[in-house]
Amino acid sequence: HKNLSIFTPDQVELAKMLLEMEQGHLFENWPDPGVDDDEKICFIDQVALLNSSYPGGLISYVKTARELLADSKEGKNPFDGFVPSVPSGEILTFGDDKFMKYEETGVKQVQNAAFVLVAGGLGERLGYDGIKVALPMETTTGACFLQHYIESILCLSEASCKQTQGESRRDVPFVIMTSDDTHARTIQLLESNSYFGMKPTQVELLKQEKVACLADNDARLAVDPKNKYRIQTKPHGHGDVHSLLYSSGLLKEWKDAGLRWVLFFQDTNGLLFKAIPAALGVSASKEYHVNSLSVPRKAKEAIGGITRLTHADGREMVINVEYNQLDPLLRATGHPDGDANCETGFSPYPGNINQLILELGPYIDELSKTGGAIKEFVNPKYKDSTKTAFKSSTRLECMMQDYPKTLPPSARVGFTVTDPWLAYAPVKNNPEDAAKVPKGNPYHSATSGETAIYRANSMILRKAGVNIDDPVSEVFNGQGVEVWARVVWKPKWAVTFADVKRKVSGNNFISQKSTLVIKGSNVIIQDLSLDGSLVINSVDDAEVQVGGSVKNNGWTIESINKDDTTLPEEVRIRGFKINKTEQLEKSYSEPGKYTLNP
Ligand code: UGB
Repeated sequence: HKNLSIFTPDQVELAKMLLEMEQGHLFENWPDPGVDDDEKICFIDQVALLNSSYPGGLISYVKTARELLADSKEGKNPFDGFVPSVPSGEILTFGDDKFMKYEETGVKQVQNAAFVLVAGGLGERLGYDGIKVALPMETTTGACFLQHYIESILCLSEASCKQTQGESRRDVPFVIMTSDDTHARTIQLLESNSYFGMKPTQVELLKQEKVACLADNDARLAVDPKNKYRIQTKPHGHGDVHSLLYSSGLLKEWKDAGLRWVLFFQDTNGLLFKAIPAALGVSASKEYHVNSLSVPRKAKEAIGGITRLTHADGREMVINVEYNQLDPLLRATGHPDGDANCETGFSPYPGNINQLILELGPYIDELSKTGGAIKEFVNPKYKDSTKTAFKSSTRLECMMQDYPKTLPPSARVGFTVTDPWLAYAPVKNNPEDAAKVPKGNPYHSATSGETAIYRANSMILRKAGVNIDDPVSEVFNGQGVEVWARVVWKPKWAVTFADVKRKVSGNNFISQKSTLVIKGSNVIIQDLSLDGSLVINSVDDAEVQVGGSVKNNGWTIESINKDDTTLPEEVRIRGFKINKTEQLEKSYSEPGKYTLNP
């Protein structure tokens, strides 16, 4: 081809590789050298990027694509020969003795952990314009998800250090996987907020690249409809996090530094950190190579089900079966009702929330073999039943929870189930879709994500002995929810239930209309009767005892119209706003001992 003359020798090799893979159509209709040369160089640069960012390069990508597309055309079932059954895992009940023991064990391990947030998704289902980690987790304080995650990691690390008497004090690493869709805005959020108190050197961003789209069953790479000198690309999925961690060299760095655990989590789950210490305790106590934190799952809920798969040839694994595959798999294996609730009111298959705890040593050993490549899948939308043409281009995808699929049978893969209210309240669905969720199933919306935080905090205080009014039922954005007292605390007040129990004593009462915001670390709630709003700010060296009777008009929740474009999008997706009518707000900015007893 004449155009090879404009390329460097390395670029020529890449072009030849494409031709050998029968991708000659990519060069079709290219004018002679001298015309559009800059664009042609951009094309080959893109090929170089696609090649280097995929384990095994484009050759491997196209080869796997051909195999998976052939399987898909044949209608081959990925679970062929596997029989599903309900696995057994560690079941945690918040606050009981076993929970407290695991929590204590887990906190000690935090100093040996690295945290990894996958935040490359734009959240098409939510239909929100910004990045999801910048969304307020709740609107009482307005703290965003990323702030809450970072403060939780910092406080857990501090607690860990205290418990282990500083044996291994270190800045716990925090990695965020971004994509072109989220990278710049994530950096901006961090920089404009001084990394929410974390050292910038503690935070590492790894950007995932998109993968090439496939135009047909022969895995011909799709030309971008907008530019004939570009290959069309789409996201490859959250499974990329494994190859990125491996190729970045971070895993080795962590191992050399003596770390033992890698914790993965997702972009919008405000409850997660309430269960992390106990789940880490389970990992350490049971020496799990893989521990997947899960919650009771409602049938048809859009979260995968943790399932034991047993093959006639003896293979067996405990793995997530994605929500769209669980029902057909059950129906095909003698369960005519498919994905259905059992007598507990939940599906017998625990729900995957993509909170994985991997033991670093075995993780590195495995990735040294695979390079971090995760079993992929393809989901082409065919034009008709002949399955010869696609409605639009497709691509290979992978999911981070599929990591155990390549593990040997000797690997210790387990899971931990928590109470349904404790660990999972994602913000994924837009108001219209959330309102259509089957009755009794979680909405996974901004409305349910926020109200679940008030519920969990109220339930936790109840378990600590506080008398809290029952919730009232309300409907926001077409979703019926329970509204509990708006109780919110910063991670520096409590990151474990043990912290909460230490800081609450005597006879306390909180009415349903109340708001309690605790922003100081050393605040003791003792004999408080709250019917209104109370906000406490204090520096770490101020010890504040809060009691007595606080009564005022408080902060009310007002229903709003989601289509009212005069309101910010963050408010509209919730269907309510908080009117801060009256509060008692106290700030203690100097060290010392104080008593608040109105
Ligand atoms: N994400 C990325 O970082 N990169 C990508 O390319 C894609 C996503 P979704 P999904 O816990 O509720 C998962 O879209 O994939 C990040 C599990 O597969 O929110 O539909 C993205 O930013 C499912 O089993 O979820 O479903 C976000 O943080 C169940 O566990 C995360 O990956 C479900 O999550 C998840 O992306 C759940």
